[in-house]
Amino acid sequence: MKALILVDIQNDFLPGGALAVPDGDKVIPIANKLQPLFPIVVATQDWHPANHGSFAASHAGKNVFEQIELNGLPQTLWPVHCVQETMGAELAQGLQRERIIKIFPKGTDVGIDSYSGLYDNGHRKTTGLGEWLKENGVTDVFVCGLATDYCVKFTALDAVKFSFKTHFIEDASRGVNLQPSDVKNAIAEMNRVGIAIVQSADILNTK
Ligand code: VGL
Ligand code: ZN
Repeated sequence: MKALILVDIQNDFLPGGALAVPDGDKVIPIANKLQPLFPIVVATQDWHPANHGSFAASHAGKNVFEQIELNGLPQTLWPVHCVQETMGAELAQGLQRERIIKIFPKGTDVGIDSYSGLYDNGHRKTTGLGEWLKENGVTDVFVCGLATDYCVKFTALDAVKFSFKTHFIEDASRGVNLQPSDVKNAIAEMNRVGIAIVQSADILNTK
């Protein structure tokens, strides 16, 4: 059984948002086209408390994109984004909702970030997504969304750890590229651990 995982397709990651991913909005029509081809569609939602430890604003004297240590883990500091119950945290306007069976919030604990949709960054707690997919008979996952070099990559890597056959849909994803080759390196890293790098057309043409 195949599942499509839509990662963090939320207003704050779109152009004009608090943590805009360049061309982030381009993934929306592709995600919409893909949804009907999967028996199971789920979404992750970055869902931070207002004082989350990943926000530069939560640390006096620290700037956005600086690295700190947060409860023993390296942490990049971000602008305030995806705060619970705000517009920025909502799934993107144009994203079809009807087929999304379940939404998995992540990054809800102040003290730890969660790039992956399956585990927090310390692999201390799960979000329930991996277990839920297993319980629903899923064997293959297709991961896409925002951002390729953070939440999409770590979701795909953790899906492998959960022993799903894992696919990354490149054109249905966009990255932040804090460094210009971050997306390229993320894709290489996914490829190295056996994740299939696919295009939406490969899926649309074979089903
Ligand atoms: C993300 C940085 C901080 C993402 C979330 O969705 O890729 N990146 N929070
Ligand atoms: Zn976040």
